[in-house]
Amino acid sequence: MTESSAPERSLVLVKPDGFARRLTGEVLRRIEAKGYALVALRILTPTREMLAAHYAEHEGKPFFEPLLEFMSSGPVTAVVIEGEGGIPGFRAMAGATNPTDAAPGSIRGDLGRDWGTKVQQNIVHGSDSPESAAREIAIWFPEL
Ligand code: D4T
Repeated sequence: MTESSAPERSLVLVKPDGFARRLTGEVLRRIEAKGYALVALRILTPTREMLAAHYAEHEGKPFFEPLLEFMSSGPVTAVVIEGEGGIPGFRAMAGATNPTDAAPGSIRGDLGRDWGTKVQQNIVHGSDSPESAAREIAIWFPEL
């Protein structure tokens, strides 16, 4: 299979809850089964500085501090995926932000739930636009 135009890249994170629950492999399996390519992958515990940059749009919101605390609480798997339509495609695979609302069949719908925490622990992140993807990939993979 060859792709004609420049393939779209998205930044996917398996968040600390997904990593701790040993769901990294399941998320990667779904990405590959869908047909997207894995371009880069690393496991790291993100710094607050990385997370403040990543979530800059949410600064000042009530869930910002709990979000940074949660996201820096343990290892995450950061992945760059590639393929035509990969940005909206992975967002559809992830499902709604709130796992209670996420449709069955989606990652959050099948594997997530509300744990009563201050911030939603929803297993994965996926870039929401080409601009966000470029910005986020530079944070998590400065070498790319
Ligand atoms: P991310 O960015 O982590 O992929 O999630 P979404 O794209 O689905 O959602 P988001 O950026 O709006 O939110 C970032 C992060 O904050 C949590 N959150 C969000 C929360 O706990 N309460 C809220 O009201 C919102 C909007 C969940 C994801």
